[in-house]
Amino acid sequence: MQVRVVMLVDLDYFFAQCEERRNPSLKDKPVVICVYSGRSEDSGAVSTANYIARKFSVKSGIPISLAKKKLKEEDAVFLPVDHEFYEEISEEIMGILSSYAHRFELVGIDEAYLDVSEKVKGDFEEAGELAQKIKKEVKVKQGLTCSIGIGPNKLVAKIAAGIRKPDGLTIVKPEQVEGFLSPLPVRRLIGVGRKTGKKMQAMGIETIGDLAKYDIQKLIEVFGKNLGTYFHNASIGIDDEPVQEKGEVKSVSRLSTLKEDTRDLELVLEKTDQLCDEVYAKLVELGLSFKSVGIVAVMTDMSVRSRSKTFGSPTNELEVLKKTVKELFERFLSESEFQARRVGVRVSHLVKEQERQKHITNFIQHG
Ligand code: TTP
Ligand code: MG
Repeated sequence: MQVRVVMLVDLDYFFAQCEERRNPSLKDKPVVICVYSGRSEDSGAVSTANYIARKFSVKSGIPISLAKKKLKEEDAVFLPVDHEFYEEISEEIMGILSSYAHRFELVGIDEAYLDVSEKVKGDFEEAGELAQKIKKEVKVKQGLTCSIGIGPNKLVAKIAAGIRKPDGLTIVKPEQVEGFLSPLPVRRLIGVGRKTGKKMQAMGIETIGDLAKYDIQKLIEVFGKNLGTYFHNASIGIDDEPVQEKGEVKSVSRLSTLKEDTRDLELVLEKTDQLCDEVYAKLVELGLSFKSVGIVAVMTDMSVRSRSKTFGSPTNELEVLKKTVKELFERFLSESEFQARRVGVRVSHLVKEQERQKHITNFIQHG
């Protein structure tokens, strides 16, 4: 069997980096993204923070009030989460990443596994070059940095990605797995949380290497058969989980900055026609038709607005896409008084082309 080459790509300080992208003046300040609970002005938790804020030990999960205390002396910026905006950027980037992988698995909004075994023919050096290319494309096209881990399976790739951050690249070849894992604390393994970590510590297990040396029967006695066996295998870097698609593509979208801030329909359409062409090309590539068309506008005050329309049955026509986008923007601009800075086009409720054909055939037969 050919060796597998698996990558884990994780975007750096994702929500905060998205905010830095739309407002570059934030880049040299501590930036804290907050989930406000609404109960009182500062109640809620930190979603994430940029690396400057992290130097002051501000991180995901701590109370906003505590983050404010830690950054009291600094010119820090606290922003509420804008999920829709991050989703859009995520979708664009995942589109780039998936084009490099033979198999692609989305893990979260800012994280994905890529199986590139076939693309690099099992060669880890080549995988490293591919990773550099991916990092560059994400940076040039979307302005964001990411960290990549490469290993012979998902477990090693995931741990490798977390070793050097931000903007890191860590390659662990099959023969390096043991040496790579053994000095790391057991907490690095998925499934070893605080409680399990404490339990292991009491058993004299601090590092992954300690765990690897521990008698597997004893692990099974303490943690049960499944977990005990998993911990043993994980400690020596064994993981057969395949990289696999979870769910299907739910939408295709493209977003782009206008030449100038505007609320002029012609100028907007000049850009969105181009975006429609790109969205359409992607749909053709994926063999998908769409039932819904949406538009997105990022206004000069950085607010994000969207509108959409859903048809009775799916279509795959570029003209329908362009016409709907035009109608939606016409109505949207007449209702809003702001200027648009960025505009986007999105299609969703996607249907496989064969399904659409079946739908039409049924319609003709029964109609
Ligand atoms: P992560 O990838 O865990 O963190 P990150 O991208 O902010 O930072 P890193 O450079 O270490 O990868 O999570 C991705 C996003 O998920 C993060 O930007 C915000 C969100 N998130 C939360 O809202 N709450 C949390 O507790 C965590 C861990 C993440
Ligand atoms: Mg991340």
